[in-house]
Amino acid sequence: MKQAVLELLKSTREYISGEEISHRMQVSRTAIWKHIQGLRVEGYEIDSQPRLGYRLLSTPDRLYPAEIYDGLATQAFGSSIVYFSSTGSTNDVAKQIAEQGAAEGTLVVAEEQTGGRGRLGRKWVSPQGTGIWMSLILRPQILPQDAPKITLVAALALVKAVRSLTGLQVSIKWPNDVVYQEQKIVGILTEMTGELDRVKYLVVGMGINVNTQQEDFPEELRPIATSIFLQTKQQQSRVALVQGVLKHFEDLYLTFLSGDFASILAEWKANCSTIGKDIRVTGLRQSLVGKALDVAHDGTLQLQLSDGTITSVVAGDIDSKLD
Ligand code: BT5
Repeated sequence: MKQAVLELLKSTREYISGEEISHRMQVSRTAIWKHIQGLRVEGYEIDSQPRLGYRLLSTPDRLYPAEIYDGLATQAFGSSIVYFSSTGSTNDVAKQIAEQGAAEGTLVVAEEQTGGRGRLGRKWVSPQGTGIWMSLILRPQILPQDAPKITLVAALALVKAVRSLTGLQVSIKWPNDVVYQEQKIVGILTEMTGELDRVKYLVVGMGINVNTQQEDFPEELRPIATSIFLQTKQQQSRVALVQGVLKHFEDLYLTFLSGDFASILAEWKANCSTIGKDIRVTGLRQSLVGKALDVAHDGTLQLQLSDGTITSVVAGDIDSKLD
């Protein structure tokens, strides 16, 4: 009912009397007043004038599901949204609800994470109200070995959404970062649950530094992390970015499911700033130095070592500022 009142206020943007709202909703004016109060507590600015009624003045900078649904152009991605003002990790929540049967496209989003995670148990800094910390549940019928391709699909979707909505020319740093001039703006953490021959579900966690200020980052991250705000000098609509990412991601995901990974990989490579660079790749077991030649159809990085041999790297961290 509160959502219906909000939709009505949004649809007119003019004053609308309590009497008219209560007539349209078939509830008492006292009930309407309570919903208006509830919306105000959520941060909606609603003016009320004795004879005119109520008028919506502004919507809060929050990732409320109602705001994300409003104008979302996807079929399944984001059709169900679970929202938290604060939670440990949206990936953990997504895994829990996926276990309970949450549908493909279900999104978990939070204003803040107190236990945001990166790969290999690393920490992901997720301060309140500054960025987008969200996890999407996918149930593709693919083999587990093809699951890493979904991270590539997500990275491309994120680059396309950030570029088209903010104009910032971000690029992909193999395998899972979106960067602006080597500084990290987006991190992706894809987690899989399945059996040897079957993916049960994937959780694609995406962290985007949107309106993050320098002081929101801990000191040690400042040289390596940045935000869209810090680079564009403009506050960005986080809601519009969530909608854009979901739309680009769904379009690319459908292309992927149709069997056309080749076109995605080609576009991914065109947006990847790692290829062609002299780099150091630090993996779990070893650290390799060489030239990044290409990314193969299975997502592995083709690295040419100093003796000319070419080796495939499955995972690792890249440093392109070699001494
Ligand atoms: C990642 O790991 O980049 C994956 C990050 C995924 C975060 C999302 S947020 C929603 C969902 N829920 C979660 O709990 N996680 C996902 P990795 O490549 O391992 O990078 C981690 C490293 O990035 C850290 O060790 C820091 O050096 C750096 N880092 C941490 N927080 C950062 C931030 N906000 N911006 C840029 N760099 C950061």
